[in-house]
Amino acid sequence: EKVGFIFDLDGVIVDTAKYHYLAWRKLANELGFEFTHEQNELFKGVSRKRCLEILLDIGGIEATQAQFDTWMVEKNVDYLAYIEKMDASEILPDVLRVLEYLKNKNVPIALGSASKNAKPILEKVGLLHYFDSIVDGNNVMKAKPDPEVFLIAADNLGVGPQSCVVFEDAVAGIQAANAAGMVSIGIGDSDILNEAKHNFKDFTEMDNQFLELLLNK
Ligand code: B16
Ligand code: MG
Repeated sequence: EKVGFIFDLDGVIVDTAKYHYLAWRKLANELGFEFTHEQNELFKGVSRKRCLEILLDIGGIEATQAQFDTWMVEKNVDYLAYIEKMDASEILPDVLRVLEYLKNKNVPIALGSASKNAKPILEKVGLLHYFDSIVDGNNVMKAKPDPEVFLIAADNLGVGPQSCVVFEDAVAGIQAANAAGMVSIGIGDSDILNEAKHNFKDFTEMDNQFLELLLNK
């Protein structure tokens, strides 16, 4: 059967986590508390709304609905200012080689991200044309570790879930891929992503021979 590939965005294709961090830290500082890099780890793969809930928990802050909505918008405006300056130099190492390899083999490719800003980011770094389908925070009701995002992506590609390969950098993302019955590939720390079927530190460690094996699985 035909094989489909699904990429997470933040932490797999680009490192936007650093911009999310700066925008959340600015808000935290305005509200009078610190927000550390370690705490930012909890935000990876998590929806914007859930991130703000966690942030306010960290700061011990009770918000009205109106304040909550204002802060959601404020964080995103700051985040968008960082994205505005992104270009192809921010594509993570060997992502282009992998996308090119798959494209040349006519493999269907999808994005499966929690971000509502996925499309503008792919556009900014010049990768939009590689993707046959983009499923992001605008299309999904249930956040990772729920498999919804990847199941919609598989459906859009016309590929059965068992024939999909998912690249993910977040624990919740690996769990979502596993729950969808897909082949999960952890990109990052293998101790943290130990539920993944395969692990790689980054794409430079994944050769074309391995991709070929996945295509013929
Ligand atoms: P936005 P991914 C996720 O992207 C990020 O990892 C997470 O930190 C962020 O809160 C989430 O997108 C929502 O992003 O505020 O742009 O809608 O890793 O699922 O590609
Ligand atoms: Mg991610």
